Amino acid sequence: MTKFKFSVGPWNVHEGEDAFGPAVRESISFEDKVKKFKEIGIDAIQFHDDDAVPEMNDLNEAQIKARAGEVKKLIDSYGLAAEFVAPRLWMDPHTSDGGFTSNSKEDREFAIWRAHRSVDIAKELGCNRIVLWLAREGTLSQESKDPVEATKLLVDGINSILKYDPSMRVLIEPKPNEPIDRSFCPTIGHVLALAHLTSDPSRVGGLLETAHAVLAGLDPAIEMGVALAHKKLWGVHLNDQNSIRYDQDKSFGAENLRSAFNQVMVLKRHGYGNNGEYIGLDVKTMRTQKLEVSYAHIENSMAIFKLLEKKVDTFDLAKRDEFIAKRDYEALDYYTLSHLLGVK
Ligand code: GLO
Ligand code: MG
Repeated sequence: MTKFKFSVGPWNVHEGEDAFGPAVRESISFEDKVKKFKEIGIDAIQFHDDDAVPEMNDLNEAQIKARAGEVKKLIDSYGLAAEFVAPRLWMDPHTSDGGFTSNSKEDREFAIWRAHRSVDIAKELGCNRIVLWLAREGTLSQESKDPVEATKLLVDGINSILKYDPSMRVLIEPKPNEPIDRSFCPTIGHVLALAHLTSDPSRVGGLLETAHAVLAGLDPAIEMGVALAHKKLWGVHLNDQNSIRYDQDKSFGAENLRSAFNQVMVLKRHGYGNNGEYIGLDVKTMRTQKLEVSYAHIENSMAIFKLLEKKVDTFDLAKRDEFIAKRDYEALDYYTLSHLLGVK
């Protein structure tokens, strides 16, 4: 049985600023975060390109690789791996209208430049996964972009990564909205379809985030299952989300324990992790947390995941099958809930 490996991004421990208020905690250095991640049992770090190489726009390609090489030494010294690199195509003024689908040619070229630099950084860090969270690839004003043209531009962007390095795989992380209003790649179904338009579908897959599925009004475990059936679930961002609101990135299981149970069940039952996939977390420190407890959400998410693994292992399949045979799904619902509540 696979022992799951966990990963987390440095942005998951942050200063607490939101759209309506400033930072409320001191900054923690990258190295201190890495040290703490190791202490709490994390196996790998998720990177944005500029988490690894800050101010990378001001550096040339050789300098970027050299900086990434230093980061590799640092994570090696703590016994941590790099899971993926994601070009941050939403913070820079060049990406205010999106990256690959921006209406400005110069800005589209910038997005490709960052994507290629992400590949360079990934190679230095010893990983072969590029994650594309297509943050601004959509519209605020719907008439501003044509969805057919935009889809072609996304394919061109992905193809340019595939061509730039034949060893890289691209993991698209779908999200239906925020920061844009309407996304061109909102769900795992769109990811699977997009993959088939690219020059090498075998190297394009998905990363499913719990909260993003909920924001799309979909069930995270089913989204995962569909990607697993296509052998294209190459990453997950476990967290939780209270219905269709702003993106919350709550601790795993904090809102919907039954949904969390079903996510763990589908991952465990269908060999997720057997090819080196990580249980990635994308959970954010609550704004109200004090600095000294700003990692609790990560520790709690891992603990809940492991507790739910036990619930999956002890879920009585014979009982389930008996209820299915009788088509008594009320009984199955009750059994599942009482199992989660620990009723014997
Ligand atoms: C935001 C996304 C974001 C990505 C990260 C990696 O909604 O979940 O956190 O996962 O930038 O690409
Ligand atoms: Mg995410």
